[in-house]
Amino acid sequence: MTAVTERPGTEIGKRRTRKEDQHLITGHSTFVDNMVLPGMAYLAILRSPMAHARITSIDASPARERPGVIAAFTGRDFADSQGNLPCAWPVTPDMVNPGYPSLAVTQVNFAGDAVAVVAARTRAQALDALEAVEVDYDPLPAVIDLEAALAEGAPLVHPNTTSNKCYTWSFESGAAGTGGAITDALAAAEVTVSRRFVQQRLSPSFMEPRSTVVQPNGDGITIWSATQIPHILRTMLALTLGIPEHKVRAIAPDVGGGFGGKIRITPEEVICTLVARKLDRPVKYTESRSETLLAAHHGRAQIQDITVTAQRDGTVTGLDVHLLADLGAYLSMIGPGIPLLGAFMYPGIYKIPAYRFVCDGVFTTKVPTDAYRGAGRPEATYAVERIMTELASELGMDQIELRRKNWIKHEEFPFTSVAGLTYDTGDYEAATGRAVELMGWDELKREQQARRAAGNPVQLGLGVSTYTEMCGIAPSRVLGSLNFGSGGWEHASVRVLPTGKVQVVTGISPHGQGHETGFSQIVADRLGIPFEDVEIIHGDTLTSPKGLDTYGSRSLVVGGIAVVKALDKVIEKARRIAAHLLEASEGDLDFEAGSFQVKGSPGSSVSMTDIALAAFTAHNLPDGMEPSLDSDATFDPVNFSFPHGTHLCAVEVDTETGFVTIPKYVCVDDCGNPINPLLIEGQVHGGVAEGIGQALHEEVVYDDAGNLATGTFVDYTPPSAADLPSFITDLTVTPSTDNPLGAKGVGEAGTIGATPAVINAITDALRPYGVNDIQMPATPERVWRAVHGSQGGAS
Ligand code: MCN
Repeated sequence: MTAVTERPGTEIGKRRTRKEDQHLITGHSTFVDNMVLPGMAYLAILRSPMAHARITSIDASPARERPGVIAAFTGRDFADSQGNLPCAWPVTPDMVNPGYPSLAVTQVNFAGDAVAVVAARTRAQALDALEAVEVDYDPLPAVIDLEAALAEGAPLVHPNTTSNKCYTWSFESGAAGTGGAITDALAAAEVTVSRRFVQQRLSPSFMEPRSTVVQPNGDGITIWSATQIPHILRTMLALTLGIPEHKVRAIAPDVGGGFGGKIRITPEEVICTLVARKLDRPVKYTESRSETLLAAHHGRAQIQDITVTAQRDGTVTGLDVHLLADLGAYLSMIGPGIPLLGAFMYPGIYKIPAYRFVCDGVFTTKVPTDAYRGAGRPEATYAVERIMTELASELGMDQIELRRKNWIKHEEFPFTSVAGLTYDTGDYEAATGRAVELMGWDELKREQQARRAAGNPVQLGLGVSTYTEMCGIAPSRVLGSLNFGSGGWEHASVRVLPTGKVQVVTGISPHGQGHETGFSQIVADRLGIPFEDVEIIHGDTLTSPKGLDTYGSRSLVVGGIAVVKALDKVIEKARRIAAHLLEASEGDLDFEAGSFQVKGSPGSSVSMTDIALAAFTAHNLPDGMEPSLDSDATFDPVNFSFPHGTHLCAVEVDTETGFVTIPKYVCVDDCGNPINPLLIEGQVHGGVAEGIGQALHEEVVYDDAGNLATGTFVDYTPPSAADLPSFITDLTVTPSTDNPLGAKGVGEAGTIGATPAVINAITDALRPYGVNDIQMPATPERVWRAVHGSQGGAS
């Protein structure tokens, strides 16, 4: 571990403000909804008001008579052409996939399922005409509760299946017969703690609603979409609709956030494409916020049964996890695999000798689930960090002491966890030590004791959460072994222009992370050229044809490293040109601050700018050398990336009102070498806010009939700045040994660390009241009920 310092004279490590913000916040941005194309029709989508019903009749023709309406279609109009939305992660060979039409044809399976689409001259006309579409539904029973869905005789979500179970995926590890295997661990345990945790459904609250424009173009299309994945969208759209892939151009222009919520091909993108091609004119669809909540995919939605076994001295001997994962009504693009991304992370930062994980994926009549920031890893971290705190309580040990006893020590890396992942580096002692210091932990403990002794109605609670996570979502081979439908590599091209300015084309697709800034710093640092001389190009399959886009905190540790690899090729070629121009041997040249210099002759040098011109004019290049310094690279990592950190949270719980406030929040994250600490702080702040949102504020609620009860931001309530404290953040630096920048990902870290820290703090505050768990979000009502004994403790 080293302290964070800026490397003077270099770009990497500088707190640069974001270069993209100038464009984004001065009205020069192009979000999809800003686009207007000649002859464009506006679409509105009619959605099922019922959670589960057969469509007995449907007629869109009355809508066609409404003012401004150009056309109206139902699922039946596209029954033969719409295909099924693809599921790219068949997690088991026998996984049940009932099919996922973009427009329902015979049956609706969640409230919000699309049944008809109207195209009109204006958006208002399209919306008005929706009410004229006539639909008769024959209601079917809603399937809401996960356990009831699996019970014998439960109503089936899909008539073409025999059960609501989609798959069972399991994993077991540990040395059998040596006290390692989970059955031995359970039998031999001196202490066993079990809990059921519920990961409530969440909606990724991106700022820009999903929006799509499609322009037909002969036998192809151009699609602009508020998506995280233009490259994957192109391929998936081609596969779904049978359009030749080379005839699809996908563009993600400025995109206002995603948080995993824009990681899949959506029904709306397919509907826009179908209608645009049918009408042979451009169309646009932009959802309202209520439609986002009603129809965009949700995240989390799991029931976690977890048991930890230990010796009386606190040594953890085993971990047993059983999940019920709510997949919703259909299989979203990577929905079934989200729990698997957590499966490998339950052991967290600990040396646990025996581990079992079983997950049942379940169909319900709710919106399909898919990625939400952290995707599987926040859920795993929550369960293990909560159960560690409960174990500490059971043993009468300090929460941090128990973790210290079991975590992997910094000198033990590389370490292969019981889940089979090899963590390259880490220093949990350092991050925790720094967090404890910044928190003033011991002083707060004394304050807690004083309040308890005085019977203060506002109790203080202290929560801890330590985490590591697997991000990067590569290597490709490992993804293949898990049946993931894609590789995990990333691509970059570097173009050196005649004047020495540099354009980098990357396959990642930013939607708020500040990649143009971070990547420009990497280029400026490596080539020794001014930061301002670099441009980053992305998000259009025509101009950046190869790539796998942005999710899983992969952009820097996969996409950024592809840039480094391409830059190294540029430097290698530039060195050959420099040697030729300086009449020196390549080995005699030093490359520093953007110039090649003959060792020991400071006057004899040539700059990168001069070399760029020489490569362009090609007047005097080494024999046989191709003009141009441009280069390409594709990078497939050898390992996942394993950032880690320690989050500490202090809460004040008003035992009379149930109201929880957070007076102090400290997090110390370690993402290896920081490229830009300011960008990292932004990522951590946003992530922590979302993690606190899950702990205290947010929940998608369905009633028993499957109606969404949280259809606006009045009911679904992400925290605002006023709900949050000023976060105290810091970094420790334990460089990765798996990539040349020594960096690890950070885009999801805050979300992963925050949620258990908050709930551990609340249970810490309320332990004297006999409360040892609280269902998320810990609303004032839930907290009050827990304190007053009517609900809340673990059974
Ligand atoms: N970075 C750095 N040094 C490091 C690691 C990262 O300076 N050692 C910087 C990078 O240059 C980048 C940012 O931190 O600007 C995040 O990088 P990375 O960890 O590679 O994560 P990604 O860019 O791949 O972002 C994806 C991640 C995910 S999965 C979600 S969800 C998410 C998130 O990032 N959604 C976001 N952050 C978001 N931020 C915004 N504003 N909006 C979203 O929708």
